[in-house]
Amino acid sequence: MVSAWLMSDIAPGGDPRLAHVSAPLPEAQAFLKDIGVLYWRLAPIRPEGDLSDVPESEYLAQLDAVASERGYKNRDQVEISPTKMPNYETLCGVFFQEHLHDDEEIRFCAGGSGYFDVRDRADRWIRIAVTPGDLLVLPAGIYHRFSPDEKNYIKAIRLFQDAPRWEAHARTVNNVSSAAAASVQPAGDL
Ligand code: KMT
Ligand code: NI
Repeated sequence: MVSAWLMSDIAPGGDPRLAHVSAPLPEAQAFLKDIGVLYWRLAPIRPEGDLSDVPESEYLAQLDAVASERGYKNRDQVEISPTKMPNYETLCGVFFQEHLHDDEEIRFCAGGSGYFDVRDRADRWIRIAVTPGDLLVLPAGIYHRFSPDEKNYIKAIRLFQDAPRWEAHARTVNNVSSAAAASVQPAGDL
């Protein structure tokens, strides 16, 4: 079951890696579907919630099936952590800037954990916690942001309908999106 909640405001200088729970979101998956956010749980659910021992092969076939059904032809993998990325803090700042894309944002959590925040119809932040086995599709045009959680580690497979495009339209104060404000490409060359 997807884990999502209504966020409380983050005070200036506050830490986005904390949960910031304002209220639970009943019927989270249906709520998310209504705003165009799709969620699949691919890996077997273990009672302990620890999927670190689940072999990749156990979920890769399922990932391939969803990818082929929805026409996701390309993918890459990224590990986001202070040890893997010298510019980790800067990158986290970029990921956490509110933005949207012209394409879907499709992410599979293959290890670790993190938070995807999306705006609902009332412009509130909904926080979605992902753990290994979670496949999340954010629709084109939805304002969102990403933050690691307190564990500071996520391994994500990023899927794309076509060639990867990294254009992000940042949200401005008057709610008008501006072009290509931030590049969000934590690829291997970083
Ligand atoms: C993005 O576009 O914000 C990201 O790819 C975040 C990292 S994927 C866990
Ligand atoms: Ni994005």
